[in-house]
Amino acid sequence: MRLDVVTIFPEYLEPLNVSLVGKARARGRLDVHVHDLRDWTYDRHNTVDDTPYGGGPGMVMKTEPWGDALDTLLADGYEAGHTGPALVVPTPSGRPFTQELAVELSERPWLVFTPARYEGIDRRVVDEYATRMPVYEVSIGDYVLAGGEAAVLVVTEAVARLLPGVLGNAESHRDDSFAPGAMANLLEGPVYTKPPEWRGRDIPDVLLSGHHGKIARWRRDEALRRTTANRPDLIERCDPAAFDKKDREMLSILGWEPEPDGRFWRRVKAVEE
Ligand code: JCZ
Repeated sequence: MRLDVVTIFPEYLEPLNVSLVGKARARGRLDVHVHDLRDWTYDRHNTVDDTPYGGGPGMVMKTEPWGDALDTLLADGYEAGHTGPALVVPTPSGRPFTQELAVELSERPWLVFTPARYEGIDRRVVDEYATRMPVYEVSIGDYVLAGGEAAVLVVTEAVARLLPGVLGNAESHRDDSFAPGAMANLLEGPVYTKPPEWRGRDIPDVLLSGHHGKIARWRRDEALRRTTANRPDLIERCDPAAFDKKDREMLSILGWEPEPDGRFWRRVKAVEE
């Protein structure tokens, strides 16, 4: 997969040299090109922003540097034999970035990221490139960053680990919590390793029992416990067929009960005096 990133802070993308993404690059699975947007400015101050039409606070990134940068890197990529680019634009008003979208992006041969600063990029840039390639405007969560670079790192890491030959067998992602095919998208429960006792804290006995059936059930119960506590929305949107009899028992213990349609809704907690 080829990745291009255009930014006014190329050094912000240094983490792409490290760890999993760095290894994917070293192994030739990822071909990453980071570009400085200011290379496509031609005035003394390397201006990339201007005041917004219609007034209001902040500045807007100008069309011309983005257009020239994208035209250049697209021409270079095609010249090098790449095809099928898609534009990925981080923005808090984008489509939520999920594991499902990570899988979709991992199946594309070429991603071009345009992390903005200020109040974002003049809309005509996205409109222009949307006539030439798929455009994904993505939000990595409901909070406001100062710019899109951190979102590029997030999306890149989620995508890179899905590429063939990037993850080893030991860290295979077939049972990821949010894998689209998963029966129920439950959060993972707690994990433990040696030593068996640490500061007076020991390991749940069942994990030392060697009883694989009981261990699987315990893990499932802990996953249900965590998911109801931290992500009740995941339980509510679950296909009821994803819950077996033991799941229903556990959900009941956790204070959940089925609606007539089979979907789970949290039991109303008694109001305390
Ligand atoms: C440019 N501020 C680009 C994306 N999910 C999310 N939160 N915040 C962003 C984001 C913020 C930005 C820019 C200026 C993306």
